[in-house]
Amino acid sequence: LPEAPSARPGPTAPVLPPCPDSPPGLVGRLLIEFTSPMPLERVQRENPGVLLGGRYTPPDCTPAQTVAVIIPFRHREHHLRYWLHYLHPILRRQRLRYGVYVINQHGEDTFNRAKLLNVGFLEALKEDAAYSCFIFSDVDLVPMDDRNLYRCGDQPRHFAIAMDKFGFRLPYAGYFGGVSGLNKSQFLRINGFPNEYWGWGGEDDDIFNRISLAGMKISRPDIRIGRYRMIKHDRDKHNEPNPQRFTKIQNTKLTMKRDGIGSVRYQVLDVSRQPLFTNITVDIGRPP
Ligand code: UDH
Repeated sequence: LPEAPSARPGPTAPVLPPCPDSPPGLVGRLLIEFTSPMPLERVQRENPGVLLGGRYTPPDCTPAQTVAVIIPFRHREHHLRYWLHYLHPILRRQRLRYGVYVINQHGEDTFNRAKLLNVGFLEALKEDAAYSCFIFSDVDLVPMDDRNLYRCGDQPRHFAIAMDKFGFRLPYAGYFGGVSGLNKSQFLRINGFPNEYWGWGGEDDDIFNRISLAGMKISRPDIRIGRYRMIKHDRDKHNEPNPQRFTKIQNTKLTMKRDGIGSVRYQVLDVSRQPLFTNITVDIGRPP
């Protein structure tokens, strides 16, 4: 009888060495600009190694983590093209195994960034149970240095610490906005993110509170490496500053137990695997 196919790697499936801690092909400081138009076809041409749905695995080594990059989204196609153009090559050079998930809020009710990020966590895991690290990135933020490694560590990570719009400094010590990363157990330990911040502001401070209350500390890159360019834009419609945010962030200790990944309710309307990302359109409801 012919030998049954086995899971053992044979000559056709070489065992790749673990990916190095410091990827060798990084270039350091990058020139980032948002002036020339960026057609998706061009970005696709530049990234032939990226598979349908925005998945990538290094050809020459085995990464320790599988990273889901989650982007909260509505009506920012123009920003997304720049993000894909800059980030795919960076993430490849960083030797990450990753997938890109755009969580697109359906309809025109008030935007809810943190709830979309919760949806991203759950939906990415449905796509691939191997995801172990979750990086949450605004669509308009591009790192200026590829040594800012998009992976998770033993504490929650804040990546976007020196944005151009804040004069390349942390705006305040407890700032956790823009781009952040938690592994699965860190995320579950804080009951995920709050679902009840509708409109702009406060949700990132609530997440910071959750992390502190859970006894964890934020890890950050060197200030010279954590630099970011933000694509300039006007305030979006239906994402007005939330006047309740100041009182809400006083109550994280009480609210985090009942409001989070354990209580998130939504309806997925569409999942579509695009060449450079997976788009998940979701109905997350509206503020009470
Ligand atoms: N987002 C969308 N669509 C929206 C609102 C927000 O995709 O309609 C996402 C997007 O990923 C964005 C993130 O949510 O990067 C954060 O929202 P934001 O960019 O509005 O927040 P930020 O603090 O800007 O970056 C605030 C408005 C600045 C107005 C400045 C006018 N000069």
